[in-house]
Amino acid sequence: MKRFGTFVELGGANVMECLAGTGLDYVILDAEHGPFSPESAAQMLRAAENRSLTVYVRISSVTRPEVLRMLDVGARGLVVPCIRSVAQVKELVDHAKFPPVGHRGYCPTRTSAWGADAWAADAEAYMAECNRRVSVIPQCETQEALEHIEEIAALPGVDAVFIGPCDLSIDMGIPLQFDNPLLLDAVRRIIAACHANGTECLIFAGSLKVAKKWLDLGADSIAYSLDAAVLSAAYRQAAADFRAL
Ligand code: 3PY
Ligand code: MG
Repeated sequence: MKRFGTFVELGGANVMECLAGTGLDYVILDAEHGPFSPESAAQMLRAAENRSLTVYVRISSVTRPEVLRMLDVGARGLVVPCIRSVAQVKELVDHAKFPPVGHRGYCPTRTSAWGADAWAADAEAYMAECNRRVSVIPQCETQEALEHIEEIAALPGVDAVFIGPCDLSIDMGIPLQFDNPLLLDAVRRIIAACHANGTECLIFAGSLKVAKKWLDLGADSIAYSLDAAVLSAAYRQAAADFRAL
């Protein structure tokens, strides 16, 4: 089934509780553009887990501390923006996955109930389970990443690729032109690279009209809009409807 998610920019445990049970398959807590630390992310993760909502975190760069801290507070995946090279993705996988895939640093944090979960008792089982539950999701939103997308999508440890059509179109010199044939070709190429490797392809859409376009091209999942945009659009509409009563 095609998965449906959204970005969380507003943050807070209450927002996670509101979004859980709405039919969303996942949310992406945005620590690239949003003001979130591992400490605030941990509180939101608790609220989300309590209501079985899957949370990925978009980190701001590929550094060992950023990767480890967001995974250790319990992120079920990392979306990683502005990738420009295959080497960067290899480094990301190396930080995020335990052997035999990478070299993630070991510490039984809240992911395993501070080591209390049964699967955490055995080191091999712990590492295998952490590798299974964490999705590594590099973004394709630069021309450099596009040029190497076949290699990136095939890397061991890459679980999915996320297309950022806004930044990709800007980088291609056709800003936010979602109907431009050059962008459509790029999106087709990324989706094909993912599917050649059995890798899920996620993409952002600011509207359901654009979402339909990406689904028709074969995208597996839509990250639809942002919590803040959906909230303010709903109030704008309600206020307009109220004035018309
Ligand atoms: C983009 O479209 O550039 C994104 O990163 C979506 O959030
Ligand atoms: Mg982007």
